[in-house]
Amino acid sequence: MIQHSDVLERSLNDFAIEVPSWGFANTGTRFGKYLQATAASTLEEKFADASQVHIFTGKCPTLALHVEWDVPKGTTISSVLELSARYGIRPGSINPNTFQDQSYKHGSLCNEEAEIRAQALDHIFYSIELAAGLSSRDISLWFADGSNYPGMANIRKRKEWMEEGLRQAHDHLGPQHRMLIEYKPFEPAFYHTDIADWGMSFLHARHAGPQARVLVDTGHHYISQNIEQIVAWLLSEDMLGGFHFNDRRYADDDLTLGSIDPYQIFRIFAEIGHYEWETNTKADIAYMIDQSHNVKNKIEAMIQTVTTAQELYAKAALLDHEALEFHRAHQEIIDAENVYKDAFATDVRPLLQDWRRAHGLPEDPLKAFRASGYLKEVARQRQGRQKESAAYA
Ligand code: PSV
Ligand code: MN
Repeated sequence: MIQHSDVLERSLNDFAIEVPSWGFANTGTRFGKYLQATAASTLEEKFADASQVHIFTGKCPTLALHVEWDVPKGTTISSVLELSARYGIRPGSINPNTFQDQSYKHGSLCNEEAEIRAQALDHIFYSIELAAGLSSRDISLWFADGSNYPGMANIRKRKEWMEEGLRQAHDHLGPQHRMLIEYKPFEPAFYHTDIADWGMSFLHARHAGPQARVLVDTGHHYISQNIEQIVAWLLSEDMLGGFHFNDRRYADDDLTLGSIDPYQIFRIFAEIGHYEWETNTKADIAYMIDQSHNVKNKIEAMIQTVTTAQELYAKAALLDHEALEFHRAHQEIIDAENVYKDAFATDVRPLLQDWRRAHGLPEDPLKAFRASGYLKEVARQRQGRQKESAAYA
């Protein structure tokens, strides 16, 4: 009989999670920001904080960078690589920013004005070159493009502009790169968003070229949408590129993964696990966190997120796939459902502690981080020089 610990050893070893640079900076809501004395202001501080998450969880070796916030034009590649080497964290996905500049008020790649579309494309080209210099694989695209009132936009034309821009961006990729296309139904646009759902991302990715995939941000769906079905379809089409992890209660709330609906995340992992079991392949998926915490300490929240993701991933790894297929084939509905429920109900925390111990990691990463005194030290160092960093998240 296969031991739970063997299953977890195999699955958790392969489960790396990327943390976002913007998750360590002071970010806020539309109504204000609550500044934290320990928040990171510089790229160095973001690398330093990310390295803490990696040190205590062992599984977060990369940091997602947002170009305008972290590596605007003029930043030297060598300075970023130097920080990366100093803190033992590699640059992860590169996120172009085509929403912050005033010129993007009416969109970027979908803007009516060809000049602004060209400006946005140029920024994406720069981001791709940055990714090449930093040995990052993924260029992760999210567009705030959309409109606020009926009648104000030619939706069809904008779709074609986006298609054209993405195709040109894809032509710029190196063979080592992937282009991930994220969707979001609303915010900041409240009437229509140019890439509003997974189907739109999917079509754009298909048109853009073979290195484009869809990025699923778990917070970017309408309430009650079946996200695992989207995941299953994308897996079936070989178009699932990655995730932005977070949880939500109402909209894109940036709550901690699994804080509201852990079963949803489990079902997503179950879909991926079943695909991997059936095809005997490892799905090529980038697992990334996209959360900016206002009221929780940012590093602690990141550690909490990683351990929660590991717990839910581990539960899904315990699924009895043979039994599931057997019950499905015999229309044994309750038994099939119970395969899910049994795995979900398993307390994997002791197994995770064993796994951590075996890998020289602290059994309780949050407790160990708290005991390290890092927050106290950076609060002292960073006191009084808090800058507003990422303006929007
Ligand atoms: C937009 O809401 C988003 O999910 C995109 O991934 C951005 O890159 C990120 O949040 C930070 O604003
Ligand atoms: Mn996102």
